[in-house]
Amino acid sequence: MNQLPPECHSVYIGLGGNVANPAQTLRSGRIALAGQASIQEKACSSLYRSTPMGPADQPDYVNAVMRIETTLTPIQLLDVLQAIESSHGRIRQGERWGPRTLDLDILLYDDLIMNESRLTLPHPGVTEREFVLYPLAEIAPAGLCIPGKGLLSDWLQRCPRRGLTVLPDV
Ligand code: A4P
Ligand code: MG
Repeated sequence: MNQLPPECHSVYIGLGGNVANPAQTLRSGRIALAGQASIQEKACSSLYRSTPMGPADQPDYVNAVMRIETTLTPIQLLDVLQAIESSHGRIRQGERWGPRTLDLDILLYDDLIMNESRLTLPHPGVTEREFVLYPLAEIAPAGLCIPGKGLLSDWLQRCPRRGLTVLPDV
């Protein structure tokens, strides 16, 4: 009997960082992610400069959102993202929302809703954060629904930009 091809999942990944040269680090993180055998990059937003959420005495962030297709399960994907974070000098110091070289969050994984100790889907911050909603809307299809939360366009409409700007391409 023929084997079915492995199932592919559509996933949105949030990228963020605010230490050293975050734009360069995000580009490198994107390349590392797209270079995985089990991951195919489908789209990437512009890079955005954003005001820090959380402690104010830290540099501005650079943020972006990628859409990938992958055969990995959510937890396998989280392991890959955390390995890439570590290889980009990410050290978890325990301070909530503190500075970081590279943060890779799973924003949406198909229509999955889950709440387990290591993984919450959709990411709990998706609907409130301008640095997620605007780049996500740049690459998402019209009418994208955030599982359990409603239309992306409705959340976007209610979310001020709070100084969010698109960085020029280099
Ligand atoms: N985890 C649970 N769900 C997920 C998910 N959907 N994706 C767990 C990724 N990880 C998920 O994350 C802590 C744990 O969350 C992980 O071990 C994983 O099992 P972390 O990356 O180690 O720590 P963190 O990122 O500091 O924690 P947290 O609370 O998730 O922070 P956020 O929400 O990532 O926010 N300001 C601007 N302008 N831009 C930013 O990107 N980012 C943060 C961090 C703060 N302020 C910011 C930004
Ligand atoms: Mg994170």
